[in-house]
Amino acid sequence: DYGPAPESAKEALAWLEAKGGIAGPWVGGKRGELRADMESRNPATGERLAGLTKCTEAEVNAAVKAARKAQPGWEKLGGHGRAKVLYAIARGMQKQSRLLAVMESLDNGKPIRESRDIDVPLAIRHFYHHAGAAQLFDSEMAGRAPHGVCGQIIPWNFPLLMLAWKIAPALAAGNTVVLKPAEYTSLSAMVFAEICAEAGVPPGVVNLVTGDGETGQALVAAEVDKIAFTGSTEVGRRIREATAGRNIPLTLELGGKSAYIVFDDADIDSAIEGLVDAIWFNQGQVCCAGSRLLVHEAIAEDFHARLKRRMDGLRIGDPLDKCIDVGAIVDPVQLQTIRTLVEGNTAGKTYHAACPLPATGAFYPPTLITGLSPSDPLMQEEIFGPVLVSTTFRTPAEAVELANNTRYGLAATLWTENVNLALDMAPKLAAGVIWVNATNLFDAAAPFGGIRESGFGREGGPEGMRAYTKPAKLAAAPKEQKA
Ligand code: TXE
Repeated sequence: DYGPAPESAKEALAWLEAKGGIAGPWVGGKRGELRADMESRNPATGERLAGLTKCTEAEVNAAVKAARKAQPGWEKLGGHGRAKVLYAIARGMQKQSRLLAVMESLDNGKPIRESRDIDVPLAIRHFYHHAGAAQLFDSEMAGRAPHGVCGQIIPWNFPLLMLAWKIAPALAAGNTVVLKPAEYTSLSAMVFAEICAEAGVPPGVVNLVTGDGETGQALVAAEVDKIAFTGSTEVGRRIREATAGRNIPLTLELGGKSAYIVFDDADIDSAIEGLVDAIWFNQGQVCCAGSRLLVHEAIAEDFHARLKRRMDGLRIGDPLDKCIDVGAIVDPVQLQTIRTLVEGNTAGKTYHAACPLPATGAFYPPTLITGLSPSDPLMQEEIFGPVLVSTTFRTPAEAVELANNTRYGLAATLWTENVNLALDMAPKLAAGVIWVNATNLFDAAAPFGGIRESGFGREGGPEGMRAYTKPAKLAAAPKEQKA
C-alpha cells in the first residue's frame, strides 16, 4: 500500500530535505560537493524538488580515478564475492521500494502504478539476475575478463531501471562504474547510492556524477575502458564521433519508431489493450514504444473507433494517484517538442482523447493521428510522447514493407491468431525485438537492443553480460599492445 498521495510525497520530500535538498555526485563511497547549479522539478506541478550539482570535468575525472583505484579489488573478489554484494543491493532496493517508486514518480511524472509495479521491481530483478550471473561468471565466462572502468550515460524515461540495466551487469563482470543520470531525473540515483553504501559496496565501485550533456561529454572523454549509452540517436552519433579512433568498446541504445501490426484475425480487445501499453505506458516516452500502428484495412475503421473510445476512458492526472493511467511529460521543454511536432502537422486527422487534463503541469492528451502518408515526418520521426500514428495495409508483404520503412529498428509487435503468419513475419521485420500478441515485455534474462539507427549492442541476458567483458588474454597484455 502506497498510502494517500500527499503522504507519500511528503515522506519522499522529507528524505530529500534531510539530505540537504541537492542531488550531487557520489564518488569513492561518499557524497561529493553539493551545489545547486541546476534544479530538478516535479513536472506534474512545476514545483522545485531539489538542486542539482553539475559535475565539472575535474569532478568526472576524480570519479573515474576512484573507480580505477577500486577496480582490481572488486575483480579479485571473484564471482561469488561480487554476487553477495549484488544480492545485498537487490535486497536494499526491496526495502526502499516505496521511497524509490514515489521519488521516481515525483521526479519523472510517471504514474505511481508504473513505478511501483514495473520500474522498481524490474530494476530489482535485474540485480537479482546479475547476482546469479556473477556467481556463474568464473565457470561460464572462463577466459573472459572485465574491461575495467565503465562510463555509463542514461536517459530520463526510466531513470532507475536504466541505471540497473547499466550497473548490474557491469559489476557482475568485475568492472567498476561511473554513471551519469539524466539532468531531469537524478533523484532515484541518489537513493540508490545510499542503498549501495548500506549494502557494503566497496567505496569507488559505484560512482555517480550528476549533470547535463557537458558532464556527459566529460565522461565520454575521460579515461574509461568502455562506454554504454542510452538516449537520443543524435547524442549517440556524437558519442560515436567523439570516441572514433579510440579503441574503446561502445554500446548504444537509441531511439525508435516501432511498428505495431494488427491483422484482421487478431483478438481486437487484446490488441487494443496492448496498444494502450505500447504507446501510453510512460506517456509514450519509451524507446521501443509501439508508436506506429499498422492495421489491416478490413478492420481499420472499427479498430480506430474502438481505440478512440478506449482513449477517452484513460485517466490522466497526478502521477501519485494510484488510479491514474497517464501521468505528466518529463519536462515542459519536452512537452513543447511534442506540441510543436503534432501542431506543426497539417496532414491527416488528429484525434485527442476526450479525457480531462489537469489545469496545470506538463500534461499532453493521448493522441491518434490517421491518414498520414508513409513518408510524412510524423510517420518517420520519434515523437517520444503519447502520440500514435496509424496507417493501413492489405497484405502481409505490404505490412513488412511499411514496418521496415524507417531508419530505426528497435522493436515490433505482431497481433494475429495465426501463429504461422507470425512466424513467417517475425524474421522479415527489421527490429531487434519482436513481440507476438504481447508488447513491452522485458526480462533481465532476455537481451534487448536495436539495429540500424536504434543502436548496437545488447543489454540483459548472456549477450548483455558479455558486452561487459573482453578476452582475458587482452586484459593481461601490456598496456602499449592493447590498441
Ligand atoms: O536525450 P539526450 P534528451 C530521444 C527522444 C527525446 C530526445 C531528446 O526522442 O525526445 O531523445 O531527449 C546525456 N555527450 N530519447 O535530449 O540528450 C544527457 O545528459 C554525452 C530516446 O533528453 O540523448 C542524458 O543523460 N552525454 C531515449 C543522456 O545523454 C550527453 C531516451 C540522454 O539525453 C550528451 C531519451 C553528450 N554530448 C531520449 N548530450 C531512448 N532511446 O530511450 C546529452 N547527454
